[in-house]
Amino acid sequence: MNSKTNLTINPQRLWDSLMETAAFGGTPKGGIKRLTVSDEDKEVRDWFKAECEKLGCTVQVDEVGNMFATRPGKKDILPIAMGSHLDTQPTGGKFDGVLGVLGALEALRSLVDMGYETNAPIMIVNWTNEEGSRFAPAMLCSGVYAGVFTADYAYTREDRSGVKLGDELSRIGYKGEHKAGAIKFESMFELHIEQGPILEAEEKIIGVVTGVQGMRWYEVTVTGQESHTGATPMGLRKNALLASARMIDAIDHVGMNHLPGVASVGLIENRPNSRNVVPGEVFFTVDLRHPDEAVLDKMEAAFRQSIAKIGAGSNVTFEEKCIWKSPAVKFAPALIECVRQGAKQAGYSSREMASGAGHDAAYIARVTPTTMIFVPCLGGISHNEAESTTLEECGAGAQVLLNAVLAHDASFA
Ligand code: HGY
Ligand code: MN
Ligand code: MN
Repeated sequence: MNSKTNLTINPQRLWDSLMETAAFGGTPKGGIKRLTVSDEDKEVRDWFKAECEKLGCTVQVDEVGNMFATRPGKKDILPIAMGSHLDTQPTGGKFDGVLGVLGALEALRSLVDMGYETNAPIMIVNWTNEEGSRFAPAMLCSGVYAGVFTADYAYTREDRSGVKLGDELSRIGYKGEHKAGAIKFESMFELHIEQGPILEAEEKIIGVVTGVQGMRWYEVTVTGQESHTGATPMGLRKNALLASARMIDAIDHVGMNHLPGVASVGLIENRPNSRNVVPGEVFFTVDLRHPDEAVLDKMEAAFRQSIAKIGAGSNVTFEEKCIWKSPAVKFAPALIECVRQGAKQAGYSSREMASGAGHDAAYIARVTPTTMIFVPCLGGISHNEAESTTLEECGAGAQVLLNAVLAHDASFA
């Protein structure tokens, strides 16, 4: 039993809900493919709405599909929110994002079970398009909520087959009537798997998250000339794929030369992608991250310098543009303290850390006090169908989430 409040969550019920919702977009390898505003996303949204309504919550949807489920408190003041996302990567796991939404649902289920009335209303939020995989950039609709992007900008984001996010939101019935940003809350806690190796390596259960590193995304299109692989002499080729390969290797060096920064190329399209045609055009994406914005500037300069040098020496032309910048962000010290106390109260080991991955909390922290709680994932692996954690670790995260929210709620007594 939880020592201070005797308000304990039910880890098995949380685990059962995680496994139940994993079926929405479940893959043969045991992962989840639940792309933003896909049919599978609609299925899990409908499930989530029904479960919140069973708890007596009102569920509101804003103009970019963000969902807000609110349980009233004793006082008519701004809610304390717990939020994350239900969309996944194409080869996503069972816990990225969904643990935060279902961990919040479990906290609310526990409060209802025990007839516990909080001072402030309690809200659960599902943010649209956190992943940014189908529609770039990431954290798009928490970004609209925070005023970083307009709703129209979000509506016009296209996936790689030219489908627009706005059309898909309408199609699945989640283009709500509330303006983004109009549904207010006074703080937000986000529970999430760490998606890295630190907690597991140090045998700690809880990550007391202090902020999120800076992130920048770029798109590069390299143009050469399609030609016959048999009849075109090596010296006369304009090989877009060869030039891109050299650029991708140089981008990896940018990461290696600015540790603990990271530099990655994740998406590449080679055209015409025919075994006997010298590639004429290649599109690829670049993801640069670092905790320090000044170093991120240096990484950006090094990236641009190296692709310009390679381009000039490879008989091709190229275009590059930065499509997204999310500056490094620090979370609210008072809420971080609630998480620290919540872990202690539940008897879990913890350590402070910044987040390598991006989260909706990074944008929400711009408009309201926000913080995060991490739990370990097996081998630090995420964005992978093998993503795994345990019932105990999920339960620990939800318990600390509840403890932290109640600790914060006590300030409204
Ligand atoms: O890219 C990220 O860090 C997040 O998983 N969307
Ligand atoms: Mn996530
Ligand atoms: Mn993710």
